[in-house]
Amino acid sequence: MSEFERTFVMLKPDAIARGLIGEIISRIEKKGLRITALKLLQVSRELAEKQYAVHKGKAFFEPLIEYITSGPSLPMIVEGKSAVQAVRTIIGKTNSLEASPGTIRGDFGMTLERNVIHAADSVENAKMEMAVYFTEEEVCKYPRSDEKWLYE
Ligand code: FUP
Repeated sequence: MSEFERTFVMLKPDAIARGLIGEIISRIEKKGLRITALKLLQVSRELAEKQYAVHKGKAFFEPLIEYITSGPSLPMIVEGKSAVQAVRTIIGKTNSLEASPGTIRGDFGMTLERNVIHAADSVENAKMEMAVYFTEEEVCKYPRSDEKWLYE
């Protein structure tokens, strides 16, 4: 049986501007994941460049940084068994146009460049991304009351 994991998730400026915070967080909660840290903030260029350091030098890097810093975002830490995979499954493919209906990007996005939400694609990247936005002291420790029903 897989172990509890932490992953990093961030609602991007388009999600906030379009009033989708509640809708998207609701899906994360209903899936069975627990949110243990969350903040609304205007991401600085420095933080955005750290978060997306792996894409530095690519053609889409500069437009991506401009988009991420263009309005408030909602970074969060999400926990659960196999949380990285669970969140990647519910957000859908990177390109919203190709993301399946029922996924967050599939239901709320139209393009690759404005795809509403970010989620770490590995435990290692989640650790790096969490450290960009949160300190360990900011992470709340608590169980969900339904965990005995979510897992065997
Ligand atoms: P994801 O892990 O699904 O967020 O996707 P990537 O790490 O591959 O890409 C990070 C972000 O860069 C995507 F959310 C959208 C953007 N992007 C582009 O704008 N153009 C591209 O060709 C690839 C990615």
